[in-house]
Amino acid sequence: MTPTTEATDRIELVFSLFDADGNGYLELSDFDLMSDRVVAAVPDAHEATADRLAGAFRRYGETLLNELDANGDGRVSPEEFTSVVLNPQRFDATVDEFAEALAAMGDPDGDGFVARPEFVSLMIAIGFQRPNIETLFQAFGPDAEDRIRVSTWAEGIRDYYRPEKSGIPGDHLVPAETR
Ligand SMILES: [Ca+2]
Ligand SMILES: [Ca+2]
Repeated sequence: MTPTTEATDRIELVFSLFDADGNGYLELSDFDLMSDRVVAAVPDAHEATADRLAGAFRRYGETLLNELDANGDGRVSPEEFTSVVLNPQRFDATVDEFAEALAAMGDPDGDGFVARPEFVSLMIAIGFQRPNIETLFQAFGPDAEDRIRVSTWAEGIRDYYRPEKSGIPGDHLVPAETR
């Protein structure tokens, strides 16, 4: 399957963010760095929730390395990463776990909703830009109390990686100048 232009843009963006130390490759240490940053963004989160997210980040990194490090040098290059969209089902379980763990971080009181401030803090910690984050939050259709459902966010994260998708809320995260 040929991924949509939007999917390719989304994947390029996520590579640049996951490369937390900015050396041009994804390594396990990048996922630890980002995990620490994201956990620190929500100081009110329960320890178990934070531990779950840290674990999800690490497994995500391990899965990407196992599946994508074609030349076996222990890191994923941008070229190796592009094949992430060729067989997205290989990553479904890891992405699901990551999505649920991240969304749970945004819901410290466990009522099933994520309020805008937590959403923005987490997404800034991941590295997205604030205007794009605000637009995404609007696209998720916040309720009268300016909250979105945890399940809506988790679904949005899964969609983000789908090669056939375009015109989805996650497309708002890609800065306009790269489109
Ligand atoms: Ca790196
Ligand atoms: Ca490699």
